[in-house]
Amino acid sequence: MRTTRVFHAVDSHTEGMPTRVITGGVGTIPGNTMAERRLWFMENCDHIRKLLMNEPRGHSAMSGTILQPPTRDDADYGVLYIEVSGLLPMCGHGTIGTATVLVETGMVEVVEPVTTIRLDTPAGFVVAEVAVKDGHAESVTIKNVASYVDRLSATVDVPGYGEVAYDLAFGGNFYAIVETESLGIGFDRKNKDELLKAGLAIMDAINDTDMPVHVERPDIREVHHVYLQAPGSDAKHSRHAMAIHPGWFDRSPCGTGTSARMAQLFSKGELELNSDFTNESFIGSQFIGRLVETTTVGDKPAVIPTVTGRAWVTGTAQYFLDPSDPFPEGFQL
Ligand code: PYC
Repeated sequence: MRTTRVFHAVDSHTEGMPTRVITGGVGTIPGNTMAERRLWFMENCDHIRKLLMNEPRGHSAMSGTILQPPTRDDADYGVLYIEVSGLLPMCGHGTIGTATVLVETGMVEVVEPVTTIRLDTPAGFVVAEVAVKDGHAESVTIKNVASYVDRLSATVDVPGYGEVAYDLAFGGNFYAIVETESLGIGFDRKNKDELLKAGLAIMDAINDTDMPVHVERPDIREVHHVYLQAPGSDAKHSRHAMAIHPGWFDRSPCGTGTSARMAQLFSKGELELNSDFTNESFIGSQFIGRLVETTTVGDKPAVIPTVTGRAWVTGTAQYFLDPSDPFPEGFQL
């Protein structure tokens, strides 16, 4: 056995979606903030993300985090969010998975019934409250970054689909929210290929014609997620399939997508502060969201969401790179 690199990982899943938490092997990434580290990593270390996320070590819907020392005194850990699509500024299921791993491996001091973990993320400061019983992380509630609506009742001309109506909101990433009924595609897993094709065409059309850019953070831009909303969804319980660039569905109910959807519902006057909102994924798993405060982002009215979900540790691993491996960055099929 030969290797030029060793990456230590604790694998987990959050309501069905993997989070591979890299606990060692990367070193401290240069940068004064996690946002700077994200950009530095994208430019200089993307081969590490590809090695850890792509086949054969990962798969086409793989996701994870890299733990770092924090860049601010009030945080316990810094986090980078890696996945097959690139590096996200924030990821809800990834934060829930990471907080669960930190508790269950004893990488933070565990306090029952609630362990508070303060995370320094590229999108901002995120607090995870882990409900712990007998050493087991039962659920995690994250207090996410400020979320806001970028546009409501917009339309975009999508080749092959015509004029598509959508709302667009930010919840740590940008989300286009589209009703599947308006696309004429039945909300059913047997239609997954058709739904994914439509979602990818919609995000491309929006990015080509009116690409979103965060009002305060020019480093956060583009829409890579389309919330394909199921018929019958409302401000109490919403079902969806989350189509993600370059071509997969979130298995979890998507924490940043839940936040964006709640910001949309709030701005339409359909969801109040401190009301439970159930967001259901394409595989039927659920997060419970709540809006706990109002705020502003630049000149936009915004809300602070919390999202609660569960995660489970699935294993530990060391990932190697043999110098003769013909696929040092893995591959996608
Ligand atoms: O949970 O925020 C989330 C997320 C983003 C992409 C996949 N999951």
